[in-house]
Amino acid sequence: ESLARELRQAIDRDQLSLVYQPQTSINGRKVLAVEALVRWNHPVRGPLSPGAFIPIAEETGLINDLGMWVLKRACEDAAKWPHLKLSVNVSPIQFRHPQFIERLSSILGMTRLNPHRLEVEVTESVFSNKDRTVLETLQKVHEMGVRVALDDFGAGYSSLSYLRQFPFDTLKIDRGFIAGLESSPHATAILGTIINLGEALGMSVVAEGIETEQQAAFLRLTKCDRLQGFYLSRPVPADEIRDVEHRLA
Ligand code: G
Ligand code: G
Ligand code: MN
Ligand code: NA
Repeated sequence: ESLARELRQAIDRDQLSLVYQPQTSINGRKVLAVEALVRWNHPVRGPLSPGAFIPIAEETGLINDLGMWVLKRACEDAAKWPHLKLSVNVSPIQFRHPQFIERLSSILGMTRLNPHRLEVEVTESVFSNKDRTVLETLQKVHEMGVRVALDDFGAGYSSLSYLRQFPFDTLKIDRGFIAGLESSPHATAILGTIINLGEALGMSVVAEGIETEQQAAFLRLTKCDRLQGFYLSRPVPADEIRDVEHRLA
């Protein structure tokens, strides 16, 4: 049986689940937001990470239904944390679906989530082809009051021109720059410069992949707005967010 067929069933049979990774204030003590991350509890293979099935979902178009399942579940869960923002990863393919806006509005209506609490994370690949519909739909999402984050910034063939092509609310700096902090003076200079750039453009800046106290300490000296990474918290099930908040406070 193909993984694609199994994935179709997984969406229908509730074999998918979400974990949430907290994003904290710069001092690491206050949780400000959570990023939803999908998991597949495969009946035979065990838990699968998104890297193992998101590409297949994108190739087969299943990403549309999977993505809507993720959005709906995450917006429902967000009612448990009225003080936190919610980040959800959205594939560029989803923005090409003619009903995306309609379905997103319907989920926000049903779950009564304030659109301002929701942030969609997109990678630079939203710019990869000349398809204007992706950016037009992203613009409509923005006009609904939903915030838009540029994820993994600096990981690919980044172009600063992307920052001119869309008014992103948030810049998520790829964890590669954080990982390079200890070993590379260049990584340190680039990281500091990206943070200043985001700040100058009025964006919230999130540093991802914080794994050590040293990395957190460096970022405390910058104008970065939020920290995310295993040092603060691993992704956890919805009902453990409260515990993480207490541990960090
Ligand atoms: O959780 P993990 O590190 O395994 O995630 C790997 C990748 O999968 C990350 O790039 C993340 O953005 C992506 N991902 C996680 N959840 C979702 C989701 O719900 N939708 C999409 N499109 N990508 C996701
Ligand atoms: O591409 P995206 O930023 O959406 O990927 C998020 C993924 O990064 C999550 O699946 C999460 O498991 C992973 N992640 C989160 N924090 C860390 C970290 O501190 N180190 C590493 N190596 N991965 C992390
Ligand atoms: Mn992300
Ligand atoms: Na990222």
